[in-house]
Amino acid sequence: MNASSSLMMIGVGTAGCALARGVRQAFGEDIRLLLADTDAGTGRSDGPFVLLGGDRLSGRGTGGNDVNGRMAAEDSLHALDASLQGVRLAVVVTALGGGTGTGATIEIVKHLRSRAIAATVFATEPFKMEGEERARRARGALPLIAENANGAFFIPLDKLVQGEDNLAEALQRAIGTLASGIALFWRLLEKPGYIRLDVERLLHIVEQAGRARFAAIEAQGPGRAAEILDKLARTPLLARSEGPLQSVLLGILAGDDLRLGECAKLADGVQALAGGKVPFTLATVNDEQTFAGRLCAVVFFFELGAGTADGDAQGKTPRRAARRNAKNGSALAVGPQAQGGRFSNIEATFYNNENLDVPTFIRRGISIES
Ligand SMILES: Nc1nc2c(ncn2[C@@H]2O[C@H](COP(=O)(O)OP(=O)(O)O)[C@@H](O)[C@H]2O)c(=O)[nH]1
Ligand SMILES: [Mg+2]
Repeated sequence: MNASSSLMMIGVGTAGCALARGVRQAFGEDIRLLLADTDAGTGRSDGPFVLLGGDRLSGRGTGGNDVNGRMAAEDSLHALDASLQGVRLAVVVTALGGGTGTGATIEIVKHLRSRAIAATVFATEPFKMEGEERARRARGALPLIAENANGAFFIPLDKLVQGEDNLAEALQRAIGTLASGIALFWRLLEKPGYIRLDVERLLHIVEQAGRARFAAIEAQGPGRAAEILDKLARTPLLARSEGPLQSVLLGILAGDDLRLGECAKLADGVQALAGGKVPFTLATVNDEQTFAGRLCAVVFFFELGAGTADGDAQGKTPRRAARRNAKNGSALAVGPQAQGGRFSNIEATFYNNENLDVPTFIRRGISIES
């Protein structure tokens, strides 16, 4: 186990933990990993596991209730802390739509931020056929996750599969596709290349990032760079949204036959896709053993999370983010709310007459003195 790495992956919820395991399998080497779920069954397979809300839910899951997921995570934040020693960047992988991935991720990302650990989130959104209730639950969590994250990738499962797949295959394929994309991201961070990306450099890139999109494409043969650009231009995963892009990151992973011309072509093409004039970072990994004859490109578009103009200590201004979400028509931006504060534009989540959007230490009357 890579216990000293400043980079950690945290899987949240049942499908989120399956996704995290898929990334480790695709990466093929040890990843500093933590799995967190309200369902004790998830901890029975390998990997360091934290049971969320054991006293509250007895290890039986949330029953699809995301408020239970939030409360369970709050109960167990101290147990997570024990594993976070030295972590600078947490990559949180989760699947929205159920109770744990949806609810607990919100609390975990907020907690990481309060500990000054950057959190980049990869979260799937449910298939359309799963129904409106799951879709609504997922939509409700998006702004709360995005405004506390350093880059939040929300990936609709429908965009990862072809329509004709049968359900079991579709689920498998979606997890597999996403896991291999995230594994390439991991490789970019953990493997040296001519143009190196490491955790500190990435932290700088995502410092002010909010929502983000990513796609990973691979090709072989003489026209491989052009083929990748063609596919990038057509993938629904990178389709532009309204928000301005804050930065673009291109990772190129290849064997020893990587040509300078291919790097230049991909870099130009990706910047053009981003609409030009956006801060651009290129990183490469040369690994003949893994990528002999192959060329992989991983492209990340980061939207601006929120400016620093309001002077928020960590460069994020949730209130502005909430306003922006309201403008973009995101879920939960339903106001009006009587009180001001960071969630003034967002419908509060109440449970047992407690407003979960109010920090725990205030709700529970705990005084924090330095
Ligand atoms: N790709 C894939 N997605 C799944 C699978 N099971 C559940 N999901 C997705 O994950 C979402 C959350 O489900 P689940 O992980 O069971 O809920 P949780 O444990 O309460 O977070 C669902 O709405 C689905 O979109 C699976 O086996 N494969
Ligand atoms: Mg579950």
